[in-house]
Amino acid sequence: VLLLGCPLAGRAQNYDESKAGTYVLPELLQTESKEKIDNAKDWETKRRPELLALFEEHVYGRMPASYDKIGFRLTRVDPAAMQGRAILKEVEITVTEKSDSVKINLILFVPAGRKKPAPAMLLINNRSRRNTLASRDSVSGFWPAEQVIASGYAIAAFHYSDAAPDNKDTYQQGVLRLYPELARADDGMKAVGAWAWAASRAMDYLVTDKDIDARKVGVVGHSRGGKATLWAAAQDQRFAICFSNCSGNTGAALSRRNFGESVAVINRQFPHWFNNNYKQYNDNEQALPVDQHMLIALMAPRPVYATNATKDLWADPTGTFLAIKHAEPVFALYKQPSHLPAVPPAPDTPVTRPPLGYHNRTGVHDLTFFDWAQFVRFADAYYAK
Ligand code: GTR
Repeated sequence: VLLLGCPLAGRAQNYDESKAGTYVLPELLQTESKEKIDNAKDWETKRRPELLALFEEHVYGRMPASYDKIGFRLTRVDPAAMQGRAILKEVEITVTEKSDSVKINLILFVPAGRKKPAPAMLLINNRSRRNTLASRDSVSGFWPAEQVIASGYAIAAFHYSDAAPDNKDTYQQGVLRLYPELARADDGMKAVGAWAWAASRAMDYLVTDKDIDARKVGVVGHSRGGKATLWAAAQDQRFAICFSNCSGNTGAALSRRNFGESVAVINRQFPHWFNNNYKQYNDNEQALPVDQHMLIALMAPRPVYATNATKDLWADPTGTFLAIKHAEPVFALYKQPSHLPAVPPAPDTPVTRPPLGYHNRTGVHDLTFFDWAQFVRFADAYYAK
């Protein structure tokens, strides 16, 4: 009891909306030198690069500037997968830097019998590898390949541990092995950066595949994977759409709200996710030069879909809605009016009209058939334009 009033004890987790606190978000449309931004060109040449650099320095870490070589090896092609409804490809992506290399295994199903290249969804798989087995032995909503294929989309995935094991002691045993300078630096990327980087390497392959319409590749991720999708798509503008499912703290939820997971809690539990600099914001979110609405705004004018689940208060559904809502001014610079309501929509009432999509699904922290069905509706609406 004595510890409760002690600042060193850190903040207790709050789930009471009336205690979410008051906060002032950093200005989206004003540069660090206090210049107001009121058009897309200034956003792109001044504020956008500045924000990318701030997220790099203070949150996700610097990324590798290049690699020496990338190779793609088709280890398997099955032209009659899913009872003839899909073409299956398994691709080994090898990235070489100096004398070392890392392998990322990509699995891809493309709808069969198409005349035109297919739009695609790429999942950063942060759950069991079973979800994305080529055999389709266990069908789950986490990667419902059959459902997505039936909707006319190709579906791809790689397992995040190929890029960085999700463990504070071994996370450097992937991509970071190739970049020892980044691995040592306080502003260098850690696991979330490595997962995002790997999504871009998967994209490097997808742009070479004639069955894929490379202008229509959306990146999908759940929770920690959803944090990585936002960072991947913010930087790599080849991703047409970003889907961030239940991504919560340092994902699509505002950090300054005192609700659910906090920066201190995430940094203590997962010291290997964000860069070392980010630790200085433990119980000190108001000192951050950014907040997560800015990460979403970095996608503009490309659309973003964020989700939550009603029983996943840890990931702050209201704070997620507010983050995408606060990104609206940048989409407005591109004449992309938002169709989000003024207040969070009721559970299971998806907003699937681009550029900003959102739903709060009834249920628990998960990625489900329902979530993917909304992603397809959102993508359909965007590509039909
Ligand atoms: C939790 C973590 C969340 C989220 C989640 C997940 O333990 O606190 O930020 O990333 O794991 O990835 O499922």
